[in-house]
Amino acid sequence: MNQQTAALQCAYLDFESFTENFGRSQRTMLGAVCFTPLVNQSTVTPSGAPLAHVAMPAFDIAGSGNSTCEVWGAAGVFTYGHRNALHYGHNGEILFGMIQLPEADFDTDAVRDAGKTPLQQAGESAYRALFELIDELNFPHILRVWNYIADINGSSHGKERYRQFNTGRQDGFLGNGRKVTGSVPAASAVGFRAGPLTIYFLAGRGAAPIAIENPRQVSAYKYPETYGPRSPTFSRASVARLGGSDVLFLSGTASIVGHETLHVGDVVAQTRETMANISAMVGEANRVAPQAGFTLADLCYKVYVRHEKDVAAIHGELRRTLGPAARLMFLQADICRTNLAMEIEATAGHPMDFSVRP
Ligand code: 3EB
Repeated sequence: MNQQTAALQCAYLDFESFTENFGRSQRTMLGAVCFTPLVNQSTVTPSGAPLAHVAMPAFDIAGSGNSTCEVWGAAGVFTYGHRNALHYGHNGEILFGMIQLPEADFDTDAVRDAGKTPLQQAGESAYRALFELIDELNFPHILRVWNYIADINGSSHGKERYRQFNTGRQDGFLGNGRKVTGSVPAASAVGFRAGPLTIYFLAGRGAAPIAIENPRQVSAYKYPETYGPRSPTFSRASVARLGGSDVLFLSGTASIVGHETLHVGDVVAQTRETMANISAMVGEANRVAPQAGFTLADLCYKVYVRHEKDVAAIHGELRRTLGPAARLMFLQADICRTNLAMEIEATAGHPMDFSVRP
């Protein structure tokens, strides 16, 4: 990431390379997220760039250790700051933001009296903060959001935690006068063991991204109520025009057809179905942005795997489909439905420095 010439770029680095490259005070990135079993509370780098630590270990396939840092960069001069807990970096064109909210901060009488749970309120507050920041700094278009939720499959206060999050997130959108169907941001929502609700995002100032749905799946914002009283607010993918290139952000994608989970208990079949979904969305992306010509081989894949024992089989299936040059990164995570063993998100259309190579 030495050459900051692209409108947006990403790198995956092991923890040591990250510290070596970014442990100094130069302003060389938009922001970063370290997936690591190491406990670390810092929210900025020495230069002031936003930095989130997520207690989600990487699977050590390449011998690169179990910490991986995702670094977002761009051309230009960076401005860093924070608005309460929301830390951001931007270059006037694109903004990276990150907020971490401990649920304990919302375990109050006021939250209880409002009939809300702490996680629900944390979600609502995080999205309100996000919208207030992008309104204030004038980055109106959310390109992509990542949501990391502790114990996502568990229940607290008598409610499934992913459902609590969905209610809070939707209220955050509605509270800012935003739509909760149609053109909503691409996103992922996955779980880790314990830690603050962690949300990071990219937002732009230029043209609005194009939201993409998957013809093989019911839109998540139209999921039937059996999946929860409030639908998840995300689109299946987005294509953003950034500095003359089309950038594709694929949301977390799993073995879901229609709205139902397929291949329960068969992780290789889940991987195949997930790739069929990704392939369909790449087709849709090329339909709305024909000049982009995205291919499965162009994508950089971030693979969330529930059980370590499944990593080799998933890796094998992806290598079989995508070839040995595939850019794959594996994280240990809980998927939002207990019957899903894996989920994949991906990006394309921007430079990617994949130092972590399985
Ligand atoms: C799914 O398709 C699987 O709640 O933001 C994928 C991507 C999933 C994003 C979210 C959830 C989310 O429903 C789960």
